[in-house]
Amino acid sequence: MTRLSGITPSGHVQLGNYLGAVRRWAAEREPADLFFVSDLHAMTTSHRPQRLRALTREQFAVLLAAGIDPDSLFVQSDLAGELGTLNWILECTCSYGEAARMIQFKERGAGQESVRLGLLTYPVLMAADILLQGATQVPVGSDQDQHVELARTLARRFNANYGDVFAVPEAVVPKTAARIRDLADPARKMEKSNQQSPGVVFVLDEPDVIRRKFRRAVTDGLDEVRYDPDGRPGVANLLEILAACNDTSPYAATESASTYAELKEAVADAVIEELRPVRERARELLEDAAELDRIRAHGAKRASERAQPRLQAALRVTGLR
Ligand code: AQP
Repeated sequence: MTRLSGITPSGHVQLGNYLGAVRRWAAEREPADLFFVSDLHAMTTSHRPQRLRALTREQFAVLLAAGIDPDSLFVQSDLAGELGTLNWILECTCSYGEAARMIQFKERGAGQESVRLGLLTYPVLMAADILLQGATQVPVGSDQDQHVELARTLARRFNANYGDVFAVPEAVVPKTAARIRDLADPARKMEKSNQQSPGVVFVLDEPDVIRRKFRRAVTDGLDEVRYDPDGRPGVANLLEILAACNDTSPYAATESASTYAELKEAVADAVIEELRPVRERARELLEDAAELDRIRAHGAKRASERAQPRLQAALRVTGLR
């Protein structure tokens, strides 16, 4: 069993990415699990090259700092050659209708004056990510189910048309983790690309910045610390974050404070302590460019070694070698 999980450098890693995904990846990983920073996927909408390069580096450092094994971590574009080749082969295995049917393409493309072709074809690149590494399980949220289904379809079709080259992957539901909401707008989820919001806590934020963001968190006028996700989402979000940091339940977390002011301080303390070692280690790595480059090159080499046999087989059976 090989599970493949990725994070897209569309912004700085935020608390939701960390508590909902990265921390679990590190804690629950099996030896064959693979992780990658999907910088190619960050190009489907307008992007700035310098920023993309810096964010990719930063996310890579944060994943390492969080405890992901360097052997199992790579940057997607470090395999651009292999992926680009397989992407083309898979585009020639996929119909236009199948790509255009993707709900995420319709949603993200809606209302845009000019839609990048990559937004249409990125699920095929995602299939290439999965198939090239031989991943058999892809832990994804419901918004990505359809993309993994496409990867399954393409693997099966390719194998039936040309010969058995690819493992057929399946989507698996990640173990439930708290869905962290934006502190300034608890109606929406915390998102790394929403960097204008004062309610997005970033993993590399300094402690005083984190505390300020929690002090300003939107709650309600009741000042009664009770867990009611539907009726009082702001307070519930704070309790869920506190519970995630302390490995307890949001109901148990209500014991930590009797006023909202106390609750905000308690959550800020817990988050600052939770993120401290990750921030410190990530900063060290980011300051040591040579070491970070070395680890990245190592991960790329391992990923390429895993990819080559499948890629060569795909080239051979399709008549390209
Ligand atoms: N708010 C969240 N709470 C819990 N988990 C979250 N994840 C994202 N936001 C939250 C999980 O983080 C992992 C990596 O995310 P991604 O880079 O694949 O893209 P995303 O889910 O679209 O993350 P963002 O932060 O919301 O990015 P943008 O702003 O670019 O859309 C995933 O496992 C995701 O579930």
